[in-house]
Amino acid sequence: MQEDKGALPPKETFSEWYNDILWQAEIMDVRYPVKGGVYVWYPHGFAMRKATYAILRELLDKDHDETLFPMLIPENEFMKEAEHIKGFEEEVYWVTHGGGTSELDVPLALRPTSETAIYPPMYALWVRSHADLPIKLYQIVNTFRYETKHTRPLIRLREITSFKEAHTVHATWEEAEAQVNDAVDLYRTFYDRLCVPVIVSRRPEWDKFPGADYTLATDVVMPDGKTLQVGTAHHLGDHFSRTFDITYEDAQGEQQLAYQTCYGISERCIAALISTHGDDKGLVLPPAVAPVQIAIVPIIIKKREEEVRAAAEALETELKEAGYRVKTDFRSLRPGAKYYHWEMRGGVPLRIEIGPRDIDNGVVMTVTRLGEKQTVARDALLPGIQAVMDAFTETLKERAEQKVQEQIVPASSLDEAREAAGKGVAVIPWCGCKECATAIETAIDVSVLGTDVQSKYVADTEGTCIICGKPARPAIIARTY
Ligand code: 5CA
Ligand code: ZN
Repeated sequence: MQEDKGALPPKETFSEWYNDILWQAEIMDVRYPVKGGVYVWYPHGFAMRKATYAILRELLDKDHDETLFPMLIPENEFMKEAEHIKGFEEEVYWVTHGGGTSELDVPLALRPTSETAIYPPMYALWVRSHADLPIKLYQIVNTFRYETKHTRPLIRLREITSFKEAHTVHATWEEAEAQVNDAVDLYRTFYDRLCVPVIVSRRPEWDKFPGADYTLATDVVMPDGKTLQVGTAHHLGDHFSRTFDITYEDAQGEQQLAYQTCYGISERCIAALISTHGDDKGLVLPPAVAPVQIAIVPIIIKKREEEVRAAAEALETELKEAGYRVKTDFRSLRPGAKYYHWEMRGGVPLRIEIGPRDIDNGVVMTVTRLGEKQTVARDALLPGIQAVMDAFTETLKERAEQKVQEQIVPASSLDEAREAAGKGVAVIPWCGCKECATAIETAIDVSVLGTDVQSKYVADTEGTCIICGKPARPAIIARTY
C-alpha cells in the first residue's frame, strides 16, 4: 500500500480534496468492481472506524443491548407495512435465486434497514407484558439501498457497511418521545467527542421516515456549505405495532399497543469527521479517534544513536502502558519525510521528537498536528502529554465551531436566503406549510431541512414567513448531500 500518491488538492476545492484524501490517507479504496456505492475499507480507515464506533458502542451500552438480526427479510414480512414499503421499495435489492437455477419460494430482501426483520417476526413474540418493556436493542451491520442519486464513498452508499440501528419498544407514546430525545442527546454527545458540531432539527412532515410520527435529524455543515444528515431518530408511534400486532398486557391485565422508536447512524459520521478537521496537508483527527495518537520520531545522530534509540523505546513503553496508541518511527528517512508521512497519512494528533539535546535537557519536544510546539518535562511525562492532548482536542472543537458559526446565517428575504445558502445554512422564518416550502425550494434550489432547531448557532425567534407573511418560526435551509 506504499504507492506514491502525489499532492493533495487544496481543501477549498472540497470535492476533489475529499476524494483524494480518502485515497491518500488510506481510508477507502474505491476501485472495487461493483458499479457505484460499494467500496473497501483500507486497514487504516478501518482503524479509524473502530475507534469511532467504540465511542458509539460505549454510549449505547449504558442502557441498550447489542444484538444481531438476519440480513435477509422474507418478502411477505417486508410487504406488510404499506407506508414503510412505499418509502423503500425503489431501493431494495432482492435475492431471488439459490444455487444454479432454483428460484426461491419466497424472495428475500437484503435489509435496507431492519424494521421488518425485527418487528413482525420477533418483537411481536418477545413483547408480552408491561414487565418486558422497555426493550432497547441495537445492531451495527451492513445494509443495502439501491440509491439512484450520485453515490459517494462514506456518504451515499449502496452497501452501507457500518449502519448502527437502534430499535426500542415502550408502553406509552410519551415514553417513546422521551427515548427519541435521549437518542438525540446521545448523538450530540457522540459528535461532541468527535469535535464535530451538529445541528438538530425536526424534519418537515413530507421528509420524515416512512412510517414515523415524526423525525428528528442531526446535520453537519460540510466545508463547502452543503449539509450532511449524519443521524436520525424517529418516533414510530403505534404505526408498526398496529400492523404487526405488538401488544402487551398492562398492570390491569388489559392488552395495549406498544409504542416504538428507531434511530440510526452510518459511516457518514466518518465522512463528517474527516471533512470537518482535515486540512491542505491531509488528515487531522481528534485524539479520541486517531488510530495512532502519538508518533515518536527519534532524532538520531551517529555518535549517540544507541542512547537515542533507548530513550525513544522507553518513551514508547511508558506511553503505551498509560493507554496511548503509539508508533515509533525508526525508519531510516530524513525527519522531514517522516513528519510529512505522519501528517498526511495518520492525522496523528501529536508528534514527539526526541534527540540528544532533549535527553541532556530532561525534556521531550511535542508538536501537535496543527504545528503548536511545546516541551514537556521527561519526569512529568504523562500529565504533560495529557495536557497537550486535551488542549489539542479543545482547539479542534473551537476551530470547527468557529467555522460553522460563520456558515450559519440568518436571512429575512429570498435574496438574502439565496446568498446565505450559497455559503452554508440559511435561517429563515417559515410558516410551516408545504406550499411555502416548495416556493423556497424551487426559487433557490435548496432543501428545507427542518424546524424546532436545537442549536446554539440558531436563535429561536418569531417572525413572518418569507413567502406568505404569516406568523413563522425559524427554519433551516441548505443545499444538501
Ligand atoms: N430505520 C431508521 C433508523 S435506524 C432509518 O433507516 N433511518 S434513516 O433512513 O434515516 O437512516 C439512518 C441514517 O443512515 C441517516 O440519517 C443517514 O445518516 C444514514 N444513511 C442513510 N442512507 C445512507 C446511504 N445510502 N449511505 C450512507 N449513509 C446513509
Ligand atoms: Zn408561508
